[in-house]
Amino acid sequence: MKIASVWAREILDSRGNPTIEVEVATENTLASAAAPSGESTGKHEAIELRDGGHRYLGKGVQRAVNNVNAYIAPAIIGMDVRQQEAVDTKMKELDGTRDKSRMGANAMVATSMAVLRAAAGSEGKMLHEHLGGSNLPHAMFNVINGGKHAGNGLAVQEFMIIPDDELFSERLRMASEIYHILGKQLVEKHGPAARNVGDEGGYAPQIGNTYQALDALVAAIEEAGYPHKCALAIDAAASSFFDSKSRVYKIDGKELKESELVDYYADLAKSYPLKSIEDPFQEEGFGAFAALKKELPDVQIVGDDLVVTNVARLKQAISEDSIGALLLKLNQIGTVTEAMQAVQMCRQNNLNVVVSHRSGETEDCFIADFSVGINAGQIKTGAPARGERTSKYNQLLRIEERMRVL
Ligand code: 2PG
Ligand code: MG
Repeated sequence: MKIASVWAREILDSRGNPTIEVEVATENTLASAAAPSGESTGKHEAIELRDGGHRYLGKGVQRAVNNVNAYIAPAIIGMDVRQQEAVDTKMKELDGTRDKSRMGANAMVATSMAVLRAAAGSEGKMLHEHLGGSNLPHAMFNVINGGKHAGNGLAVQEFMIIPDDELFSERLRMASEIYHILGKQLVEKHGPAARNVGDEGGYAPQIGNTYQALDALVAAIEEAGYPHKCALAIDAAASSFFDSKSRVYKIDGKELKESELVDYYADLAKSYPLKSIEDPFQEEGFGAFAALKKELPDVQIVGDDLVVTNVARLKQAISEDSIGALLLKLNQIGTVTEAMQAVQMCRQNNLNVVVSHRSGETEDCFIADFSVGINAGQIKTGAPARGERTSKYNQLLRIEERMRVL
């Protein structure tokens, strides 16, 4: 089935910033996809092309839109929509840079995702069916926001809960109940402003201590009645509280050296049912990640800014035994094909894959379908609230229901 047309436009993301949406049509289907956008971005991510200037305070994406309409579209129209790798290779050739800065990773990823969707649609399949996956992921629901995603004093960026049940729908229900009880308890303790939310829909209470936030999660889980069915996870996003000059981590009012931060996480893991820690150290700290992984063999150490969904960096993380899981973000690398190569490498090396949203999202639920399609096993896509987050969780509900009915 040939690609008949490709069209891009500028839309807004969940933070109110412009992003790019691409439509791909074949003779029998029309599919679209939108690029998300990070705030705590890794230094080694592929480049998101923005216009600069006055329009949208410099954040417009008209150049990326034009790159799709004027260059990418004519190059890929007529190609077989199921030849994902050929399409992605063609875009990479057009771009010709290492970091996708000419075409823009935002332009390329939205096109690449739309092509995959159109391929599924042209065969009358849902995306996960097209990819051949059937495993509903466990979600890490981000219920307290800190770091660059909130205006409070928490160094750690994301405080997440992982409810466990056989059914995804039950996991989502538990998360929702815990989320609402947490909101109520935070208001009781810190006043009504405590239930204001951060970029990913988690509460952003004015607290400044990691232990306090984790205590709040434990209390909410207890009142909800799930103390034995719900684990915890954090994304430290440690580059954001690392002082590169003095080489210390500023957390909880302290300045910790790398080895002290290892001890700090070890104490957290001893004190709470903490099952997963993402980006515990700054984004070049392959050795520090490895030291923590050794110290906490039962805790999943996840690489996000460290690896940026890039196989070259993933190779290094594997050779240094830095991580137990890859955080997979399509827009960090810019094409579905390269993201799939990273997944493949994880499979060959016994690493878990956590499919992830960005803090700037759209209503596009692509990653929900994708997480099932590649049998990722885990997903993180924010709080069980706010439309750009629930669009993914709701799609997982649909997929689960469809699997039960069909
Ligand atoms: C992260 C992400 C998503 P951002 O650090 O894992 O939660 O945040 O999109 O801002 O990079
Ligand atoms: Mg992260």
